[in-house]
Amino acid sequence: MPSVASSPNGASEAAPVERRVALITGVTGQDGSYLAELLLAKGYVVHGLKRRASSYNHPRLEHILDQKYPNSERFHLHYADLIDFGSLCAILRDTKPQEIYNLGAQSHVQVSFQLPQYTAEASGVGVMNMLEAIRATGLEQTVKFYQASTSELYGKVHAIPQDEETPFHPRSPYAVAKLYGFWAVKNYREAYDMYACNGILFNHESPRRGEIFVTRKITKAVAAIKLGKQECLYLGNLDAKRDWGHARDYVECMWLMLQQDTAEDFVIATGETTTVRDFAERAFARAGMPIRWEGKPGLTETGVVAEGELAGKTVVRVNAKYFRPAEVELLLGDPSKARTKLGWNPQKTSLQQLVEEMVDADLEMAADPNAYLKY
Ligand code: NAP
Ligand code: G4F
Repeated sequence: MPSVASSPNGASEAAPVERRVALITGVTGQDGSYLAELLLAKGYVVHGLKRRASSYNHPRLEHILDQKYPNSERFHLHYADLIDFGSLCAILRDTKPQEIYNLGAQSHVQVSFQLPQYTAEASGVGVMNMLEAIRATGLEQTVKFYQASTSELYGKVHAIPQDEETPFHPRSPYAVAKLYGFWAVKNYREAYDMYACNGILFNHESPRRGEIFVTRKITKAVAAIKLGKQECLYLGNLDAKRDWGHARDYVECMWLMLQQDTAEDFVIATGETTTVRDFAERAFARAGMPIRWEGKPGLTETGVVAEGELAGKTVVRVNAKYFRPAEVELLLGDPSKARTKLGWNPQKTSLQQLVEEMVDADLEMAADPNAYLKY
């Protein structure tokens, strides 16, 4: 109910509703767009950080920026960058958020081997910049801070499944940078009594997933092959295992983590794991092109359409360039703490539902590029 105040002439009138204010870094990314939708639906004023680019760089937010979107007037984008401390101070000073979701990062593991220093700056030191900007603007006792930590921290895993107590063993410049961010958050919680927490999120996907992460690369290729726009999909390690959930479900957890009395770190995962190979099989089958594998596992293995119009066509090949200098072979999270303490349901979207949603969306987008705006 809106509160009611007296106007100077004595008549009662509705006072403006005190809305909570949130700031999202990485709002232009997959998770940022879902989180912005969630917070707007909950009544927040949402400020998002966008980077300067030479071309249009926020297609995932197109629908929210449309004035016809129900809460469009409560959504604001600001230019800033995690490696520009002054820009972070300015945005905090101007927006005074009560909740900050730090999702911004160079988030691609393989790319981090080519851009190690930049990845360290954006995904590691960027976290420290944000924490220091909070202190510099005097918000450290009022703001709640969420850090997008990652299951990549477990790397060469020391236990199966992985939970909040499992030791870390990062395997890429990305994971090393995220390790710095993880400990920065813990350190600022202990040193300054800040409400700052890490969400250790396992892989989460959606039709909005970046196109060079393996799931989206697969579903996009499946659609293009189905429509005769692509011949073959080239992949790397088919036997890597991941615990894949839906990004829409995972942003709910981010919010829940900031609604607690005390800040704690949580593993967010489905509790199930499967291979890249299995994901590809499910995706091709969904599009009516079931595949069988031929040849020995390794560089010469192929995926061939087993039945239907394209029967006999080779649609998957292995290319060494997609192998990583150090691989994370298996990730499987134990979401018990999130289930118990946050009341979160790790099984809301099954892997099969996720695959189907992604393939169906990519089939629609391959046929009509304007369909992108729906996803
Ligand atoms: P994403 O789609 O790659 O989005 C990354 C976001 O970070 C984009 O908005 C990007 O902006 C922004 N960004 C990159 N460098 C930046 C910088 N220097 N300053 C400010 N912003 C910057 O990633 P996502 O999948 O949504 O993931 C969100 C966060 O969760 C990331 O921190 C990621 O590392 C982490 N995470 C993801 C997963 C997962 O499976 N998706 C799992 C665990 C953790 P541009 O659009 O301008 O590039
Ligand atoms: O989809 P991916 O690139 O995701 P990866 O490396 O697991 O990282 C993602 O999840 C992390 C959470 O665990 C996040 F922190 C991170 O930001 C990112 O969102 O690769 C998944 C697996 C890997 O084992 C990779 O070697 O798929 C394997 N793979 C096989 N062929 C491939 C390919 N990966 C990509 N990107 N492209 C391939 O052709």
